Amino acid sequence: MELTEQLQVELNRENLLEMYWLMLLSRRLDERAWVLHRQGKIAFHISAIGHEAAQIGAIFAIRRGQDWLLPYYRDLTMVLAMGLTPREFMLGLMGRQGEPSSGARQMPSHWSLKRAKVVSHSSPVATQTPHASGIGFAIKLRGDDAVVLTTIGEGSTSQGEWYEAVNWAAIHKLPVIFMIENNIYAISVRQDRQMAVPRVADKALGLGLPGVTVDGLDAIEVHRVVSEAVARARGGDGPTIVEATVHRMTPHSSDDDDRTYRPRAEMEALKAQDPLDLFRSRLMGEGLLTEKAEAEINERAKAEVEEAVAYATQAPYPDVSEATYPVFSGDRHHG
Ligand SMILES: Cc1ncc(C[n+]2csc(CCOP(=O)(O)OP(=O)(O)O)c2C)c(N)n1
Ligand SMILES: [Mg+2]
Repeated sequence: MELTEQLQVELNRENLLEMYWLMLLSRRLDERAWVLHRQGKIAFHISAIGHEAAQIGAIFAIRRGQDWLLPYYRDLTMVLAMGLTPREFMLGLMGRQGEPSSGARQMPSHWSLKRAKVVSHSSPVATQTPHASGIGFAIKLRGDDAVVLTTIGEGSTSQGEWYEAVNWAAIHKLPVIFMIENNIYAISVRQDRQMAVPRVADKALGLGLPGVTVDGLDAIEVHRVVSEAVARARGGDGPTIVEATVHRMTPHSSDDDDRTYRPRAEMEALKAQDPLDLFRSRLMGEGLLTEKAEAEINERAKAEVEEAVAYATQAPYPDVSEATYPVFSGDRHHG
């Protein structure tokens, strides 16, 4: 079947199927993590469920391995797309030797993957944003043509670091894309208690750079908007704020009980707008995916997840000699 014009100009069939595969793998790993937590087998999980389309659309707009990614904790789909393996994810959840983010020194989901230019972040939110601008400045000084994609939740854009870093990038026209995954909540705090502007992208007005809001449930739209921002960055025209509106379809983390602040009807309503279902329907509508092929892909994802769980379960804990594991500089054993 012919692809619609929009899909033809944006992404080819192989890209779209890889995007679906990564979204599905992310979802199955994520669901398994929740089960492991409730079984008492891991201490903590923070979820990408509901954010997958925004993340995959953005990643397919950069050159993976050549451009830089400074993600935040909810970006499981992104880091899988950058090459983090299911085994490595499970090693991280279980704090086992060989996990590449920190050698099991950090909490899970504090992503780092040196081999793919995914830069580590710390737990205080927004600290990745000045790092992103700093890398953007180095790229400019060196005359390199790389770009930097950095992500953050909408609540964390209240942090001083975020404004300082975006301001700096706007002044110096740095090649950075500041992406916001707006799921309305910062743990229990809704957006209207966090900022007076209706759209996070409106903050761009006061900082002197373009700000765009995009439907983050639509991977192809996100891809289009982030591709434009990447083209601006690579062309020397400076940074862009991209706000992708998404749904947090889970509690904030495994330590949160969202029943205390979030109406159940709201959660139920989100199920009708699940980005994975929407993308699957889109691909089926385009004739790119059949029921049979989808069932096969799903089985493959589940098998990879189970293999990863088994692998991590028998993996050793880090040796005491690894206490000074270098997260991002110098020689290291893994990652
Ligand atoms: C500086 C700082 N303050 C508070 C926290 C605790 N904290 C962790 S995540 C979070 C909410 C962030 O919400 P948002 O930026 O909207 O991202 P989301 O989790 O919704 O994706 C908070 C308050 C923190 N990690 N760092
Ligand atoms: Mg949020």
